Amino acid sequence: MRLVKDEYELAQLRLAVQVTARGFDDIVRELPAVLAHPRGERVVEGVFHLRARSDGNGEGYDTIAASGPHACYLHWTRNDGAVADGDLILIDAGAEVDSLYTADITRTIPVSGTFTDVQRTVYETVREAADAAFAAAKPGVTFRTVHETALAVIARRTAEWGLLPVTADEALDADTGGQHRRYMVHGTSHHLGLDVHDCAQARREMYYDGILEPGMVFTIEPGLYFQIDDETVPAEYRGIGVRIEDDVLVTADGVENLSAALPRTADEIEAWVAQARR
Ligand SMILES: [Mn+2]
Repeated sequence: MRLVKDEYELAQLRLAVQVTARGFDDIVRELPAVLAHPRGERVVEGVFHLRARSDGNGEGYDTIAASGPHACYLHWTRNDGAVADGDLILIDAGAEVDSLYTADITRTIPVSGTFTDVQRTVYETVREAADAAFAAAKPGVTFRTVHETALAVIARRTAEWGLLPVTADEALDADTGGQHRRYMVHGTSHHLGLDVHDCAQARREMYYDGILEPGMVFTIEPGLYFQIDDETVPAEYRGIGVRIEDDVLVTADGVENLSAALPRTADEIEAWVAQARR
């Protein structure tokens, strides 16, 4: 029953996304204070907490505020690091409203206002993977297809960059492939609702192998993570972690991006930071 949301549930999820978007705006506005504090990641967490708690019931899950190489930890919730000039900060945060429905959104932001060339290349590749997943998600396809579509972009691009010991086609082979997974070690989507990982106990045939239906709400959140000490990638990639996560609703013929109000492209993200500084 919980896999397909009714009108009430959708209204609550939209509300949760709105509160979350305000929280992200707050963070971007507070970036100067974040940069000035020795534990800037905690400041990010605190700024989001104020919004989640004042406009909603609280966070739906522990906020991830991961700057620089911390972004390459999959669930960096320690949040005790500095946020340094030139860093990308990965912020994965969701406000839960009083009904306990939660959003789950990630943005990766260049704290100084502009992406370096390599940061932008990685960022826009993650966005390309997300866009491909958006285009693939519609009623009738399996949940798994969305993930496979995003991963195909990751495999193609990391092969083009010369990071894989095999071709993209070999990497995508179900039996001997997976080499690109070194750099994207998580799934692309999970259902969203009362729980941030909603319906996580659902049987495989209803979840990963399940068929998308109108009214389902899930995340699309590909990422690329190059560990600071990973010698399989050129030095300029090391320490870069990017994830872009949006919350989508399956419609009659595709998906609606419920979190579309948040800046998303590299250009939009840069404009967001610039606007907050004015
Ligand atoms: Mn998520």
